[in-house]
Amino acid sequence: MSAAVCPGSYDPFTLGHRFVVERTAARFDRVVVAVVVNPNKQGMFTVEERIALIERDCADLENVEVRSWTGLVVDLLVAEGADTMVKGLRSESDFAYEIPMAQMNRELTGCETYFMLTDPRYAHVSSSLVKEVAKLGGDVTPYLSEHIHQALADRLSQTRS
Ligand code: COD
Repeated sequence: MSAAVCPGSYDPFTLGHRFVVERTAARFDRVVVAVVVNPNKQGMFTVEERIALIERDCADLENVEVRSWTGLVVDLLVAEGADTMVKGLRSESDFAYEIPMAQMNRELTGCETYFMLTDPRYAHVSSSLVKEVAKLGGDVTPYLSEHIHQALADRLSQTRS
């Protein structure tokens, strides 16, 4: 049974992330979407909130599971019996950033990293840019599913009040 891990911060999960996960799910028997915990970084959404949002977003993808992870991502692959990590690529700079990690990860456990080119509609989309644009009142509906857009709007109105 083939299994892949799609790691990320997912704060929040965008349609660019969804594009990568959906296409990975079509190519592997099992996909684990891992919300990787960064203890030094306070997100807009808690890890539990991010997991719930992704689970709802991917409810139609039967072979996709969502979980949190702290530590080396390669250790999660070992724990899950997966030998492939899938990362989304938006640009050459993403690729340049990912190459040393992919090389290191292969040396650590022999895991492979596959790169999935994103859809041009999402090549400029990141969670941080979406949050910044939304905070300043811009329209981010093209980049988020409806319920994540609502969750972001709710969170921003809570932080304003
Ligand atoms: N379209 C397609 N893919 C996208 C898009 C988009 N619009 N936006 C982001 N992505 C990709 C990213 O390139 C990344 O592959 C993934 O989706 C997740 O993105 P983010 O922004 O949620 O997460 P990041 O970039 O903050 O990455 C967090 C990771 C946990 C993946 C990263 O820090 C990591 O790999 N950490 C590993 C910890 C570890 O094992 N360290 C040792 C490495 S050798």
